[in-house]
Amino acid sequence: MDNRLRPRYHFTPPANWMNDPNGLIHWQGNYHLFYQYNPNGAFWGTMHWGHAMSPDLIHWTNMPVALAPDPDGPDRDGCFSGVAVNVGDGVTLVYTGVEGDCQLPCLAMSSDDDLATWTKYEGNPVIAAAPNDPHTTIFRDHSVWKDNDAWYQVIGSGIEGVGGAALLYRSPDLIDWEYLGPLLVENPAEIAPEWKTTGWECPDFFPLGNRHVLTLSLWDEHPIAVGYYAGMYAGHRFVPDRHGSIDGGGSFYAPQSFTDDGGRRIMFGWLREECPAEMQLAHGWSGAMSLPRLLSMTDDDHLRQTPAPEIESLRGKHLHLDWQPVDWFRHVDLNGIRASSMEISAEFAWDAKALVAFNICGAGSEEERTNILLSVEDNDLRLDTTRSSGSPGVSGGNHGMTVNVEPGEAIRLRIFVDVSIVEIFLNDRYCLSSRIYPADETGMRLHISSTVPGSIDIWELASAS
Ligand code: DQQ
Repeated sequence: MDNRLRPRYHFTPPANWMNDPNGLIHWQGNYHLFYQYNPNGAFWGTMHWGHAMSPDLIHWTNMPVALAPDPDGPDRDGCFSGVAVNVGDGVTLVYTGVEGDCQLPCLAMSSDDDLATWTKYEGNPVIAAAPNDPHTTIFRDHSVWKDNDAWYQVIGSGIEGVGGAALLYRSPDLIDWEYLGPLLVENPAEIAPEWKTTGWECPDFFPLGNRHVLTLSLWDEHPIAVGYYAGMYAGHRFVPDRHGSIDGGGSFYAPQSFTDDGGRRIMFGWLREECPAEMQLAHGWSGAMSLPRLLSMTDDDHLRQTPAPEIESLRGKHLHLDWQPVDWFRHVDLNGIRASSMEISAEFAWDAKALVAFNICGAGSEEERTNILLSVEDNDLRLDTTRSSGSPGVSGGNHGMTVNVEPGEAIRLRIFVDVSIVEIFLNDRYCLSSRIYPADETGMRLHISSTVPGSIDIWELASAS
């Protein structure tokens, strides 16, 4: 196993392949993170459910594999994504069982304090087939909740020739399900053209503030982006009145959220690797989780994402800078802080032409560099990883998103660098997460430039493992 590029405080699998977060639940005082897992190597295949448990969302204990395909069962070709629901005296998983071309909802139950052992429901699958009129493309991944005495679930799907769809079902007992029709179907006229899909994966539907939110992983035979709709939900109808991107960095996918015992809505997403398959095999592990993000609504009812404050428990060595405007990059003496494991929290004054840039350089020469650039005038936040790595086959991307910092509003940036991850939050409204692969993380350095004055705090973050 080669751990040189393994993140220190973002969750990664002990070995092998990991993708989507699954079955997130706060149970008997512990947080549980299940995840799509291939125990056979650092490549996607034979999906199992890996499992980790944490008292604080940051320090995780690896647990035994929770679900494995049953050679004679309706999940014999994979236990795909799903959720965990509290059924009072235990927890039930609703996941996608894969058998050949067939992908159908299945259940598994546990009443352990630590959710270590699972029994699959013998009547799996609990829905016999996807609706066929009109013809659906995909039929997988689940969002499940209870409302009064009824259970509801939304399944990720697509309607042939139309686009993504989220299908709504109701059940008295999680076993017998009645199809209520689509909760929402893609309407290309209403959304950005880059959201044109053949299916919506991993739908997650939940109340937040005054609205309901539907987060979606947009699929067009490969992952495209992650988006959300917010709007009103009543009488089994969801009428969205706004939408947005969840993360524009190109790596974040398949997010899932849950509510903890304190009533916080917390989301994790999978941070996909962006290096060649051979490199992942050589590492012996693949995939990371985003930081836990707290979700809430902004004053204008868009999605707010804030790193869970628990991450601050890892803060160590600290540096404070009072920033005066410069129009060239200034090298920052980090005074011993390890740049490959840091949090930058900065606040700058608003200006119509403000330009703020952070530049994370590789060891030795400045050939390797990751550029973060905010232009208030151009309404553009950019995370350019095209030069982040000198390793063969790693091309990175010039990722950006349209942002709006209102006049008079401070520019608040939080940047988390974790060896091969950069995760950025701008004013808790805009997020960009990407993967970087520095040749030698020990010598990473920081350059900053800003045309507006500000205050910058930098912490080294300790390893969570
Ligand atoms: N990954 C799972 C599917 C889901 C996709 C399979 C999203 O259930 O649709 O590993 O990454």
